[in-house]
Amino acid sequence: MKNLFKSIFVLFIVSLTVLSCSRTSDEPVMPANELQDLVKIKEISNDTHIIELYSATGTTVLGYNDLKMRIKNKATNQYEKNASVSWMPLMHMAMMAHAAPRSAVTKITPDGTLYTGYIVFQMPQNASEYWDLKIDYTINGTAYSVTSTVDVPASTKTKVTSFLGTDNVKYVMAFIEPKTPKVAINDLSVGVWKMEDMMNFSVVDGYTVKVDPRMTGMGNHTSPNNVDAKQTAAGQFYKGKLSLTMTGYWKINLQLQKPDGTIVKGEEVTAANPESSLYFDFEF
Ligand SMILES: [Cu+2]
Repeated sequence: MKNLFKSIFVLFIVSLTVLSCSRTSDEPVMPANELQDLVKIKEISNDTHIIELYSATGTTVLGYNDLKMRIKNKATNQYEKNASVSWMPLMHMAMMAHAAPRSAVTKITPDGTLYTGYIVFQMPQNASEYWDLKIDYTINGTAYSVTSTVDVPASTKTKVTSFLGTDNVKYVMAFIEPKTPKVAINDLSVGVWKMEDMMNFSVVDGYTVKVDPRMTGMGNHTSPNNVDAKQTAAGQFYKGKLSLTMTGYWKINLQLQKPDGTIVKGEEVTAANPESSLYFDFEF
């Protein structure tokens, strides 16, 4: 009996030791599940790699797209963790081609396999005009590239707008958050870019996005406690508060204001003027 207890005790100690030694401190800590909440949009192949493109919905949309990707080596079946990645979205139109506002592509975690960035498709495709995405990447000094078409269907709601400001600057504005609006005071996030030329867009810094949400189907009533969107740091999105008091169709009337107070686009909503020429809209 004493021996049995002794054996159990020894087993207990051994198992503790095995458990505590199963992870050494210099072992990479893998993210629990990198692909949680992501759906694959498509796979894009070249001779050496398969690029897996992901988003939260498994689609690309007109407007702001938060995209993720990983790069699978066809020879080893392993995901490349040390690639330098850049991308170029290009819309092929009848008379010309142009790009879109986009971020750099960065690694989410050093030991993980996912790369991330955003692209703002500011125009929908049609029967003869389409978007493609060129992804260039370098691994250990060798350059690779893939290109694939991306689907950007038209939308009945306005989540992105491009316009010429009164200052003669071409702007693109995109609605980023709330992704799922609620009857609440929602966190509002809006992106504002300046079109430098057909291929280059830069984040506009230091402006104010004035917001006035209205229910056009209910006497154009507004809501209390909205907060105009501003940046907390240069290069960032504009953050404010969007108060939605009921479900239904909302038009978010906007005015884009320069640091000196000049409104470059949009009008105040008044009894005589029910809507701004600058707006986003959605129904929830
Ligand atoms: Cu276009």
